[in-house]
Amino acid sequence: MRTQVAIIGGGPSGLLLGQLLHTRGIDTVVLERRSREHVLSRIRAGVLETGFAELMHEAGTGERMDSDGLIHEGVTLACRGRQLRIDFEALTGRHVVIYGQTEVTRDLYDARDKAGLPTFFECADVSLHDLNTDTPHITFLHEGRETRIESDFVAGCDGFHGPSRQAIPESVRHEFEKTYPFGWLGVLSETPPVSEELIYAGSERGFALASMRNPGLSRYYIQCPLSNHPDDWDDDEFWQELKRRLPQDAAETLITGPSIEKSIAPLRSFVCEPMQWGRLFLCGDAAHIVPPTGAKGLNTAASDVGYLFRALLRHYLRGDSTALGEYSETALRRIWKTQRFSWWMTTLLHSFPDRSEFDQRTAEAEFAMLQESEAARHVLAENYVGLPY
Ligand code: FAS
Ligand code: PHB
Repeated sequence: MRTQVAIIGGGPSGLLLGQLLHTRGIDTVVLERRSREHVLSRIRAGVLETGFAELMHEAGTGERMDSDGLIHEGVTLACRGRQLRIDFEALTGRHVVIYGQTEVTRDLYDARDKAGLPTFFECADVSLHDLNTDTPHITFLHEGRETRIESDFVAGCDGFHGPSRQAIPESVRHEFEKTYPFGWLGVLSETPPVSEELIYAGSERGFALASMRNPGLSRYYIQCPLSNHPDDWDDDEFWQELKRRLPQDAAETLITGPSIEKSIAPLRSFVCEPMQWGRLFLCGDAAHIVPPTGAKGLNTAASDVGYLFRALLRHYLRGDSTALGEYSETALRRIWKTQRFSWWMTTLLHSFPDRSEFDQRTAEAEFAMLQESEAARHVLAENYVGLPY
């Protein structure tokens, strides 16, 4: 089999890239390790930057997002009894869209099916070959058969644990990593959200986040020890701890209910440089990971896809491969800014077990700056709604 762009990974990065390329007549094949059902069972991101929404419109997959997504013009931050609202609209003239990653992925799969584009599910032993030649190819097992795909380019959209990043020689790769001494315990419940907008709360007991998917589906998180397992928390224990961490007015009005999903995500900051090697280009979690505090994971995957899509267009439609050669450098300029913001939000709002008193005081002073300085709130707002691509 031959295609123009072989895409490894059927998550949001791979699917969005495939759909964008399809709109311009460039053919792709998507290889996904798991089943479609498994991919669509994942509960992950919830906040879309306007840049992501614009790419979904350009891909022709923005209809349900427009009808079901919620426009949010601000967010509340609370810290040790104080709280403030960051007014995105007043500070930047922009907003974010609340629309779950699961629904984004569903829309992209539906569009791929409708266009009759090839997707291989439950692929095993995916291997990348001849990346430094003009004829790279991928081999994999599908339905027990050894299969080979030849392509002009390979997009590594296979997440943090996929094979693409490892296909860049270790002598070429430079990896940067920061781990955090805690995780996020997330709960999904069919209850009305406690607030119309998101609440990020940094309490003495630890971080909490009140989010949502729609007016009848809430998403909550609490910071928890890395040693925890979801089964360590029954629903009532989770709700009680969430109430202790949210601002009092929210805690008093919180409507609880049975969890329909409960999981723990570790927090990590990670970047791989470079993000390309020969005819291989990495997008999204394959190249970088952020703590979800700034809602940048999925959104930075989108900016990677936007850069790669435009670079491939220039190659195929104008015979100009300059942008392809500069992809990694271009993407990394924005990635490091989202890394900084995600680290900063995490440091501001979480309790660190071994934090010195000095660091605790400076974190509290950071929050005071936000309360007193419109310029400080502007910097937060322009990062949260999304830096320019
Ligand atoms: P993904 O990991 O989503 O997709 C990669 C795909 O490649 C997967 O479907 C995988 O099955 C497939 N794959 C892997 N190996 C393969 C192989 N060998 N062959 C073929 N396919 C292979 N971000 C936020 O902004 N907010 C959040 O709250 C948030 N919560 C998260 C919770 C968890 C548990 C995780 C892991 C991530 C979370 N993220 C969050 C980040 C997340 O949303 C990612 O940024 C987003 O999924 C990135 O999309 P992809 O780059 O497509 O990677
Ligand atoms: C979510 O709704 O899952 C969500 C929202 C904002 C974040 C992280 C997760 O920063």
